[in-house]
Amino acid sequence: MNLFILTGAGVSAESGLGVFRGPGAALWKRYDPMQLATPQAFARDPALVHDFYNARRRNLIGASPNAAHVALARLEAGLAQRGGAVTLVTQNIDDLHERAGSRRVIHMHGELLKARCGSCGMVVDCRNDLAIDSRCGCAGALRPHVVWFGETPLYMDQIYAALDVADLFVAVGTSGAVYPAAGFVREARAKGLRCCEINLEPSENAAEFDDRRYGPASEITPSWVQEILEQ
Ligand code: BJW
Ligand code: ZN
Repeated sequence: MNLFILTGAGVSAESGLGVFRGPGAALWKRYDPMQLATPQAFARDPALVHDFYNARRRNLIGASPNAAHVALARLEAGLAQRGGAVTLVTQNIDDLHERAGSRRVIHMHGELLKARCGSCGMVVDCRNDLAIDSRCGCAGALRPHVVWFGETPLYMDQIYAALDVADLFVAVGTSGAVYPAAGFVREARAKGLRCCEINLEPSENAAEFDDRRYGPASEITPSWVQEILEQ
């Protein structure tokens, strides 16, 4: 079985990382993520955008994976033993899937623990705060290695290739509000895949899913994984 998993902020919510929409979205009291996650905001006020990502990076370094991340890693290992495969596409910029043991993770919206040079495009590891005078070797300014609104998500060819060979699509903890990720379920359905949604509440495209399971990801995901591994 080839499984395509799409995760969003809800899978990391119980690890103490904020969500953008839905219950718990007020976590970033000092910031409005929807106003800051744009290249225009970074051009206008880079120090404010750096503050936002610096706070999130510090929070991430102190956070741990929860039972949902662990279950998805267990699923990858379990399916591999049976000759199957999991492609885990995450919209999240945290590294909690990797820390839980997932090996094939595609970060379509970038990674918080990396920085990118605005001039030469080089990507470097980044565990410390960035500031407006943080520079690359080429003297270009460093920015968070994340995908903002209006920018092209990463690894799209790989993602569509994985959708082409998938047998089952599951979305965990995503509101279905941000494209192109929100459109993957429709493409999966068009290919005849069975689609499952795990979320705290129905997402914006809940009607596209055949199987819908609502509640905290840390509770629903492990029991769903158990079912898949028993099939
Ligand atoms: C729980 C839970 C628990 C809580 N257990 N669940 C009109 C129509 C269509 C598209 C557009 C349009 N106008 C503009 C666009 C394009 C735009 C877009 O989609 N805008 C929308 C607002 C309409 N998209 C883009 O610009 C993208 N680029 C693009 O389209 O380029 C063109 C292109 C396409 C295809 C190929 C090539 C080129 C780029 C989007 C970049 C998004 N960036 C951000 C910031 C990243 C950095 C950062 O983290 O700061 O990505 S925005 C933000 O939203 C972040 C997230 O990854 C993304 C999605 O959010 P997610 O993960 O779904 O989280 P939430 O918070 O929305 O939902 C959490 C869910 O969990 C909720 O439902 C809760 O209920 C639930 N939950 N606790 C289970 N314990
Ligand atoms: Zn550079």
